[in-house]
Amino acid sequence: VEWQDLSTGYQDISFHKSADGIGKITINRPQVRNAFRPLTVQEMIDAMSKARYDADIGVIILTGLGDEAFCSGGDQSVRGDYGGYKDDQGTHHLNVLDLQRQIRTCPKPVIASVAGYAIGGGHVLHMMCDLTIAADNAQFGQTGPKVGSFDGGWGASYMARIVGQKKAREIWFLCRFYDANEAEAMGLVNTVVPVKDLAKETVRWCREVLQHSPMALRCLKASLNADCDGQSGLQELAGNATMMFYMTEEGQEGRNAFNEKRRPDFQKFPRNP
Ligand code: 2NE
Repeated sequence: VEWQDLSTGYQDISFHKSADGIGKITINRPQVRNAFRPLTVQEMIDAMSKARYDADIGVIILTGLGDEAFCSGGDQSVRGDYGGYKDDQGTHHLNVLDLQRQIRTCPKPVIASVAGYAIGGGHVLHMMCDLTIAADNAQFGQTGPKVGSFDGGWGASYMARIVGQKKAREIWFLCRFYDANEAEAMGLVNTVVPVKDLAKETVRWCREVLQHSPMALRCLKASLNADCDGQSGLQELAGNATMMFYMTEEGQEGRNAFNEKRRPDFQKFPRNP
């Protein structure tokens, strides 16, 4: 793949896109197993937004630099005493929760490409992605109860939807790590590939996704989300219905009538059974 480098201005991540419509966000802190600090997350949010609004991009890869880690969660060395992770100004953040929502509601499929550790908040990030391609050296787990943290949002409830209640309680209560094959058996990952093939195989999955209808993919993602996400899930799903209604003559008749200061004529539109 020929990657165009769009990383200018970023310190903690890189952002690339391919000519055929793949966006790729890479956490670039391998010296701390790709742990995230507030700046890392801020940059990921920025790149995710760029990938969403770039009409040439149809699918987004989330990954970590190197083979040792996808992401080891929040950087414990900057965890402060006042409710979050400290930036250079001393402000405390839990901005990874914003990133989770952004991955969840991005209308384009997001694929985690995991080599090495996906731990803690890094494990939740891979779970938030629509698909996960795991290398055979991958290790998955939560450490919250060990390090004085937890993610009781999607990190708990969506995990339980994926692996079931008993396994989710085991993962959180025991804080064990699970290898790629165990993760596949639990349904936590879609496939396991040799670590040397991870990048190539991830691109292969992306290219298969790219062959399909963007509208069908975005509506399916919203539908699958809506099943778990309550009213915010319905809002996302219904937004797609509005989007498609705006594309119809019937929807446009209402707009045209208003702009032309006349009564709308909806009589010509079918009342489907
Ligand atoms: C990831 C893991 C299992 C890797 O182990 P290993 O043996 O391969 O590497 P090592 O030696 O532990 O780590 C290499 C260097 O990376 C740093 C280490 O401190 C070490 O630094 P040096 O000794 O070389 O100076 N490092 C690794 N992970 C880090 C981290 N998260 N923060 C800061 N430095 C880190 C092993 O390293 C590990 O267990 N890491 C910690 C995993 C963890 O507990 N993460 C936080 C969970 S809480 C969370 O993410 C969270 C949340 O629950 C809710 C909201 C937001 C965040």
